[in-house]
Amino acid sequence: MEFFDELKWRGLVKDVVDEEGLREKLKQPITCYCGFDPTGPTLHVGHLQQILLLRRYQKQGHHVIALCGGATGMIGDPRPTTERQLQSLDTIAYNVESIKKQLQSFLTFDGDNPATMENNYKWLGNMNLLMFLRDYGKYFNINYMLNKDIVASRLDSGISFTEFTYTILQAADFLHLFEEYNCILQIGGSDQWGNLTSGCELIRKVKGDVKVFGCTSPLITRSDGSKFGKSEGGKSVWLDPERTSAYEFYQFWLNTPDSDVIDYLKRLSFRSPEEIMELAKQQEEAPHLRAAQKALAEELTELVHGKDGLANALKITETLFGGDLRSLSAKELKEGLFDAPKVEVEEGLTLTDVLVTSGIAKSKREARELINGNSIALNGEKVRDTELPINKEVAIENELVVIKKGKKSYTVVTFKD
Ligand code: 545
Repeated sequence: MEFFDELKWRGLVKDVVDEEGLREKLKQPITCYCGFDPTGPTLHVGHLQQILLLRRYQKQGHHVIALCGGATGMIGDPRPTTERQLQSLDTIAYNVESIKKQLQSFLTFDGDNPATMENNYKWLGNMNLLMFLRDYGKYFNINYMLNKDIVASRLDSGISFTEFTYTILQAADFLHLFEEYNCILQIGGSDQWGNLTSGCELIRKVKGDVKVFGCTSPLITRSDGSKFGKSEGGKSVWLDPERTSAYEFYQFWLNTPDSDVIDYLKRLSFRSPEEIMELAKQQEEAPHLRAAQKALAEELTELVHGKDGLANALKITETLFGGDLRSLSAKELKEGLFDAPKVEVEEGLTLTDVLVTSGIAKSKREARELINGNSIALNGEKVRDTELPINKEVAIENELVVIKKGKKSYTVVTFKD
C-alpha cells in the first residue's frame, strides 16, 4: 500500500491542502512538521496520535521537525470556548523543557535520518512589532481571519486581539521552516485546520507559486460519545510516568471497548495493516480473549514506558487477577490499586471493626458473615478470624493492608499516625 493510502486506511487523514500535489511530493523524501505548545507540563494520550504520525513520516524516510511552541505558548491557541489565562514565563520555560524531553523519546535523533527539534521562541521571541505588522500582518485580510472557524465560534463570547493574532504566529513558523528547511508540509489534529491553511496562504503570498501542504487527522473519539483520554475514574492519562504509572497506562488501553479497539490500533500501532486485520479477525471470533486490546496495550505501554515499564504493568496485572499479592511491593500495590478505595484506620482494630469502619461491610453482623463465609482475603490470603488485630505487623512492608471482598473488590487500608 502506498504511504498516503495507508495513512488514509488508518484513519489519519481528514482534510488536505492539495491532496494530489501532496501525494506526488511524498514519492520523494520531504520535510514536515508538527507543533506542540507548552500549555501544560506533560503530554497526554490525546497527543500521542500526532507524535506517532510524525514518527510514521520519519520511518518512511521523511525529515521531521517537532516544534515546541516556546513563543506561541506565551499566547495560546484560541479555544472554541473561552479566552485562556496567560501563563507565567517561568511556567512556560519549565513546560518547554519537559515537553521537549517527551517529544524526543518518540523520534529518532541519530542515524541517517535524524529528526529536528525546534523552538519557535528562536525566531519569534525577539520579533519587533513593526516588523511583525509589515512582514506578516499585511498579508492577513481581516475578513479572511474572521471566517476561520475558531474565530467565528468566539465572536459572541469575545476574543482578544492577542488570541486573534495567534494564527499569524503559527503561519510565520511555517514560513520560517519553509525557508530554513524547505519544510513543505504541516500536520496537526483537525482543530489545527485554520492554522495550517493560514501558513500555506502566507507562504504562497510571500514566495509566489510554491507548493506547500497541510494535512489534518481526525481527533480520536470514543464510540460511546465520552471523551477520549480519561481513565475509568475520570483522571487524565498522561505520558509522564510520574503522573500515570505504567500499570495505569496499560489498563487504560486494555479497557478499550471492542467497538473502538481496531480504530485505535489503526491510528496508533505500528503493526502492519495485515497484522491489524488479523487481530480484527481474532476479535470477531473470540472477543472474550481481548487479543486486540492486549496487543494495543502492550505496544503502547512499551513505547511510552519502555520494556521495564511494560514488564512491571504485566506483573501487577497478572498478580491482581489471581496471583500472590505478596510478590508485589507496597509501591507496586499502590500503583495496581490506584483506583481502589483507600481508608485510614487506627492501628489494632479487629478485622470485623476494620470492615465496618472502611465501609466494606455495613454492620458488624455483615462483617462476621463475610469473614465466616470465606469472602474476605487479607493481602491475598483468606482469613477466618473475626477478631484478628489489624496492625502494622500484618501489613505489607509495615505500611498497607489489602482487603479483598469476593472476587474483585479491593480496599487499601493504611494506618493513622
Ligand atoms: C504552535 C506553533 C506551530 C505549530 C503548531 C503549534 C501548536 C498548535 C496547537 N496544538 C495543540 C497543542 O496542544 C498542547 C500540547 C502539549 C501540552 O495548539 N497551535 O499544542 C495540539 N497539537 C497536536 C495536535 C492537536 C493539537 O500539539 O495537532 O490537534 C491535538 O491532537 O490540539 O508552528
